Amino acid sequence: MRILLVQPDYVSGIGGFRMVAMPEPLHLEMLATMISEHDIQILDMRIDANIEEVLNEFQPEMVAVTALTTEVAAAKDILKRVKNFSPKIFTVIGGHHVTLMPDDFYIDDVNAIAIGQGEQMFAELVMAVQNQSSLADVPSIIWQGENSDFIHNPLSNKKIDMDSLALPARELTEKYRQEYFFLFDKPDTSVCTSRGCPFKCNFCSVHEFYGGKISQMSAQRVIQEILAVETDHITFIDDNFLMNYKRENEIADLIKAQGIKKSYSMECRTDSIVKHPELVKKWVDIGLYAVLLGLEGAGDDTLASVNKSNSIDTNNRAIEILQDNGVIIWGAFLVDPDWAQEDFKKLSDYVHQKKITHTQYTVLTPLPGTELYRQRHDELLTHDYSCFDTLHSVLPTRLPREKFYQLFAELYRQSDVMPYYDLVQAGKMTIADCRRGKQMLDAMASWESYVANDPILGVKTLPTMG
Ligand code: B12
Ligand code: SF4
Repeated sequence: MRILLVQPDYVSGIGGFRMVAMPEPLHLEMLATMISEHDIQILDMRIDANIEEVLNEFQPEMVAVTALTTEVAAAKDILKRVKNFSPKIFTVIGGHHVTLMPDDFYIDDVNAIAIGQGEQMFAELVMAVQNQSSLADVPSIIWQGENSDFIHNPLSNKKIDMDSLALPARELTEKYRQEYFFLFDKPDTSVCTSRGCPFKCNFCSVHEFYGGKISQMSAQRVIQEILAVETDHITFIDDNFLMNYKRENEIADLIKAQGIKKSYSMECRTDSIVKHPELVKKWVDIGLYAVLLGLEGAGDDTLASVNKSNSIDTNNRAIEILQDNGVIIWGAFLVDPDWAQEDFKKLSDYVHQKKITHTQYTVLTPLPGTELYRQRHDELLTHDYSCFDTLHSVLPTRLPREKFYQLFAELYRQSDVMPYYDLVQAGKMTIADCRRGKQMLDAMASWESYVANDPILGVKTLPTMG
């Protein structure tokens, strides 16, 4: 069967996240491995928007689309265009958003909604569609019956053994590879060695999606993943890469023993770093150069308010450990719509005091399916998902909204670019990277662009992305 897998474009008025990262659609590369006996193409619409041309040339019998919350409108548009092209094409939507909010896709253009990890249902669904057999036996889907009603099948309880997964089908995105990047790493390859997180931060949907369960690849299997990567740089997109000391210690030993020469960035919690500073040093020796830290705030009150189960002392210690080892910190901070002016100042002072060179400020957003969403649902100002990009406030702000965005943008404006030049001296960044970094900061520091898509103030004439 001919099957087209589609990555939607981001729908956001602000170039922000698109400027910061555009990684490969690893989820689609993984789906492709589950049905490798079929004729499969991946269309990345962030790079190639002309789906009609692909539909015409490839003539798929099935189209599978993925969507995060911010991509819902784009995904619906894709499904409509597919059905306009040919109502006979079987359409399925899956991914993070639909798993948590399936009702949003009870629409004519959808034949089936996939709930959860693709390994739990995708191969069975493709087989049923190919054999034109009933969908009633396919686990973890909601499908449109003859009367246009959506029928819920039982959820799969299949446990995913990550060591048994095939390597991502990266050959299907080869034509886009030079475009994929994470911050200053271009070209870049994403590697995912674990799924899920044991913590329960109230703004995060990871533990909701995985039902609090965690699965991890063994160290040996991670080495296979790394060896299959062609780019010099790898971004580990695990939510907390240094979660299991024994495993990550072994991975580092194996990388060293096998003489693998690459550079790495990763995301991890500060408490994992503080528990094993020696592991950071070991990873730096084999190529770790940047870490995304969910620091979230400047005080214990902020961490407690989002149920981070962590402390500012631990954050401070982790910052020291990383800085002592020369690791670039990409510090992610939440900005609460409930903040007064002094809260912005407190955060800005903290960032400067701690000399955090790469910062990511996002507005605390009740993403659908999270605890925060359940708590604050009645206060939401909009259900337009394009505003849930964490660069807008979908909740009322304590300050007047224009003032809130001015102060939010100011956090980016105050970012000090001088440390970039130090990083150039140290050979960790190029001059071109610095220029791009400055462009990113300028875009994020323009408060008018936040207003353009604001649920209350917005004029909905979105500026084009840079
Ligand atoms: C890498 C990453 C990014 C990348 C790009 C991700 C992308 N898909 O475009 C970057 C850095 C750009 C990014 C940006 C953002 N991200 Co992000 N990101 C992640 C991260 C860490 C890993 C995602 C990943 O690739 N996992 C590995 C793959 C293999 O797993 P998967 O995507 O879940 O796919 C599996 C299933 O979902 C399913 N599946 C997926 N699609 C389909 C389709 C079909 C048809 C089927 C059958 C199955 C299926 O099968 C796959 C294999 O099992 C996740 C956290 C997480 N653990 O999921 C957050 C996460 C996805 N991001 C999130 C958010 C909020 C954002 C941002 C809004 C901003 C922000 N503050 O981070 C922006 C929005 C970008 C946008 N596209 O609009 C939220 C999404 C919540 C939601 N409801 O949408 C997550 C879950 C983090 C969180 N804390 O809650 N992100
Ligand atoms: S924010 Fe990070 S630590 Fe908190 S639940 Fe999500 S993935 Fe886990």
